[in-house]
Amino acid sequence: MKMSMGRTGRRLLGFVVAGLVLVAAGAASAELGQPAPWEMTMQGSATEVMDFIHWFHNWLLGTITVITLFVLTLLVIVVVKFNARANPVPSRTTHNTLIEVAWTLIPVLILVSIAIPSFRLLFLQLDLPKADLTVKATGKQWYWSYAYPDNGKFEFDSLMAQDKQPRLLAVDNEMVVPVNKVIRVQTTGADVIHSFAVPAFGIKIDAIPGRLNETWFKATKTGMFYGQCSELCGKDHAFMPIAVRVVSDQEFSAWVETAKKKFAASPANSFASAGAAAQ
Ligand SMILES: [Cu+2]
Repeated sequence: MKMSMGRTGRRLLGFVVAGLVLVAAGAASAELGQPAPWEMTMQGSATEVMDFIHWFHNWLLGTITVITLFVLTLLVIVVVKFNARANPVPSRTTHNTLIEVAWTLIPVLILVSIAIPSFRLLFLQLDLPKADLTVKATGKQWYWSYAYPDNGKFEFDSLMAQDKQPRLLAVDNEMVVPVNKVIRVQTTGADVIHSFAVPAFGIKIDAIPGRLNETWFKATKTGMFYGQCSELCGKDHAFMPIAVRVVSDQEFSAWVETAKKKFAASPANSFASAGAAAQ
């Protein structure tokens, strides 16, 4: 019996180790800005806001782990030491000032330690710094249009590309922004409510018809960053990805020049259905 228990234990340990190795391998192969196989945590961060979200997530996870283990320990002590057999004559003690003060004060302090960073994060997200560049993202059934009012007012459509990788995330025309610049993203919906979300930037904001919402991000790394529409918006909700290419200032200026010409010839909605084009 003892032998077989040992074998089962070893097998279980083997599974756990194999799982951890797979997760570690997945995390190591994870490319910034997109999901990875066996990813356990959130996507890697490319903005100050997302750094804060990572930190806050880990802080909450640590706090809740300690609280859960503490409560579990108390429960085990009660079950083992104070059951009817082990403790047939229960104590009639009531009131203990020190413990009562402690179990009031400590939870209050825990809540304060959660509330302070929580509000700091909220203000960081919602208090828009002065923007270097504005991009307006319009959610449509089922693609995004991006307008650049600061750079010649061109607008273009961004549709999922069937033949490009990563699958379901790549698009024909990416949203392009310069690195280390505050980008103000204004969102609206042309038909129904969509939601503009890019995990690596820590942004998610509804795109509502008849209303202009705004958020911001400042990407600290260049590269491709992917997101998806995050509000159920109809049959192709899963097929209207968001692809943001973060480039250097020079590359951005060069892109603006080519984009002005390219999208003058094929402006937004030039392919779209009558319904979307009517607005
Ligand atoms: Cu949508």
